Amino acid sequence: MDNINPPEINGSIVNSNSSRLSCALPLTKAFDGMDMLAFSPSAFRISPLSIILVAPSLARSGCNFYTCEFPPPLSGDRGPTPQRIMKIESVTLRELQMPLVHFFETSFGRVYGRRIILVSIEADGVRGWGECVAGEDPFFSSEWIETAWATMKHYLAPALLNGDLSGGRECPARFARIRGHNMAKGALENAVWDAEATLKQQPLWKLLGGTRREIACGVSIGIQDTVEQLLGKIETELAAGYRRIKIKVKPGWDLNVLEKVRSRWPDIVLSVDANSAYTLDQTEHLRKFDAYNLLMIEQPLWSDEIYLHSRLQGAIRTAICLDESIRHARDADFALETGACRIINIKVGRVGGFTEAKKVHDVAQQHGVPVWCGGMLESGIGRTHNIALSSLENFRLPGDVSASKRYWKEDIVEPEVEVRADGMIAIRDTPGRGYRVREDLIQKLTVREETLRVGKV
Ligand code: OSB
Ligand code: MG
Repeated sequence: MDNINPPEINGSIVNSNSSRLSCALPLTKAFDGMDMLAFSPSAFRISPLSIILVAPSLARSGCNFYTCEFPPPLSGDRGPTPQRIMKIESVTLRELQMPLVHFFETSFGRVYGRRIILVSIEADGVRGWGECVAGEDPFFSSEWIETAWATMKHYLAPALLNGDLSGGRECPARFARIRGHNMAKGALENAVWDAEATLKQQPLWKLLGGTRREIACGVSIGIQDTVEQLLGKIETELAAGYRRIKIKVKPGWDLNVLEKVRSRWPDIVLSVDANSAYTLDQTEHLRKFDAYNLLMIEQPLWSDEIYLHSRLQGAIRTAICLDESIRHARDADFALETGACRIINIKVGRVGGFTEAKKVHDVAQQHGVPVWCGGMLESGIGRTHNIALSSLENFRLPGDVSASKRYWKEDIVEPEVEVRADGMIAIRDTPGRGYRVREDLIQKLTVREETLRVGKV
């Protein structure tokens, strides 16, 4: 390691070895080419009491950084910001009924409308919103709206209403005793992140650690009554600019459909989602998908299986993407270690909230595997949360994050989510989720509502 003089700062050097270089790297990259002395030390603060300084020129050639501890701030000094504590005064659960513009059919059935649970929390004078992505039935996952409502009411909301909370990050620890129920947990945790971003006057995407200023969008097209109808839909979505078409498949609606789609559009970015419609016995059949140059085949086998996907991945060329099978970061790690997939779909509800979603993202990134953001036919609340999550660096493939108008006559956020003609969504810079909530419309669509408060649960 080169020897350089530590920069002049009002603090003491507690560590100047290279063993923590990896931890300094993101900063090096972010400030590469800039003179670090031009920045105030607070620009490099990584925790309230310590900073890492990196000399870019030296970091490029080898490694040189300093961890410094600050003396307590003098009065009048801005000093390190104390950790903000939130107090959650109430949690409100609402069920909304929203008809879909067009039915959506997967291998497990068709839905014409959604029953959506929204969660709002009151904390220090701000309101945070979350959406529970559980379905109307226990078909995609064992969790469904009635289990989610009951679990939030009896277990999760009471865990949040009890004492101070530092922010969204702390929710998984609060919920740790409750096994499963990820979608219910995610709805509440994300409402906390949403409130936290507003309290900190920071865009939610920034608070989550995002860097992207625009995100690439794809569409998920359900099973239709006829192949002609499907082709018509693909044509519409391509004309709208979407960058990836995903079609739902199941036995009887797969190779025959792919043949027609590919002969009409030989070059579009195309993928399929089976939602667990096949078994390992059908490997020979699944191998035939290789002929269609697919970006991926999503969740071909059982929703609770990872290992058998690794057997299938070894037998086919098309990249497998796991959706249902990935419930948390350990699943992602196991899947990537065993070669069960080459792409991961992250649904924030499926993994239990932003904190775990970030962990799955990081695990995939460490394995050099791209992720993309899945959708669950969300209203504007869940949709805008998906946009914020998609701003993280390793969301390298177009997500199922598409425009409000593909699903709803009227969405409950303002402005509605719009996709540009180039198939991108621009990330907004406003604090919080960046889209206003239309509380009047929410009230109109609400069919049941319950508020839980401290001491009254
Ligand atoms: O597997 O991605 C899935 C919807 C319901 C249940 C499962 C899935 C889906 C979607 C919807 O594909 C994608 C979207 O929200 O546009
Ligand atoms: Mg899927």
